[in-house]
Amino acid sequence: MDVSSAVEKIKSMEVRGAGKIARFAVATVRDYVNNSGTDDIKELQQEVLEVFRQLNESRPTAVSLRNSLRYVYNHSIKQLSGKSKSLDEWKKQVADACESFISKSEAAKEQIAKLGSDLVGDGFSIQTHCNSQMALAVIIEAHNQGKSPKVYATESRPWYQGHLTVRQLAEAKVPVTLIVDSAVRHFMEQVDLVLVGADTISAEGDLINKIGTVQLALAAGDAGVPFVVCAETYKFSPESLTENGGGVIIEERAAEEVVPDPSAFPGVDIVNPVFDRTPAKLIKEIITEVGIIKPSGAKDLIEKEFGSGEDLDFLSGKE
Ligand code: RUB
Repeated sequence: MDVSSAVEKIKSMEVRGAGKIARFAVATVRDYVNNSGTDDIKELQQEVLEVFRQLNESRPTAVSLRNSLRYVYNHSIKQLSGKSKSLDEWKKQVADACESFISKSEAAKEQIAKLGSDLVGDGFSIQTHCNSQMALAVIIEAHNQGKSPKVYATESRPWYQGHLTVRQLAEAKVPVTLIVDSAVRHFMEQVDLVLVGADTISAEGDLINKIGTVQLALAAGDAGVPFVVCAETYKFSPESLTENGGGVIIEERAAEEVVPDPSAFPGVDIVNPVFDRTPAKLIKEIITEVGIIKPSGAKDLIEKEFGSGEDLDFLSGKE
């Protein structure tokens, strides 16, 4: 697939969800490098950085996309710089770094499912929001262990990712109930645990996830139900160590996603922010592949995984 089609698939949300976007982006880089017809390494390097930039701009909120590209840069292009390598060796190292990210990401999901399933008691009712492969992996693992979880899943308007969630759970034979977004507090009385995914986690331990997540966290807090986030380490933002407020852009999408014909509402401003920020104080724990942490541990985790920020401008191509 060419890069512009890949970018379009991410923008149109044919490929969506922070983990899937990250794996899809690096698979696009791998295919670009493998299919490149150029015989000049410097030229290919510049082209690959341009591919990084186009992919990085396709959706602004999830840091997973940027971190997946950063991983490939640090494990290939940065290490190759100044070394004399043949074109084939250069291509192989970049493609291997892409494959390595994909396998690490899949292994992280399995590990999070295992660690997270320990938080699920027998017969638990779990509430979730949007369509997070991480949250679903935990629930399905608990189900496979015979813990018989039941799930309340929100529709997640306006894009209805909840429909994907209920179908996925029903297919895995997990009992699931679809509810409207405004019913989260009503059903919280019957819920033992809230599990959601993450688009970005900041150094302060704040969560940026699908719009409505903060309402779910407030409802859980009010009802005394633990609110837990399932997130691979590449969902944590190294930029947030230095940028005030975490440097996270909340994506706004078209008004047509809210009402099919905005012109039928003359004089009405229709806005569609698709993510929101849940403060650390509402989050009980974050399940990562390197362990279950408190939100106050986010800064340490970021420093351990990403260093203190020296690679933050890797997309500029500066060394
Ligand atoms: C998806 C969303 C998901 C996170 C985590 O939003 O908010 O909760 O991306 O997903 P969108 P995962 O549908 O707008 O991409 O756990 O699958 O990475």
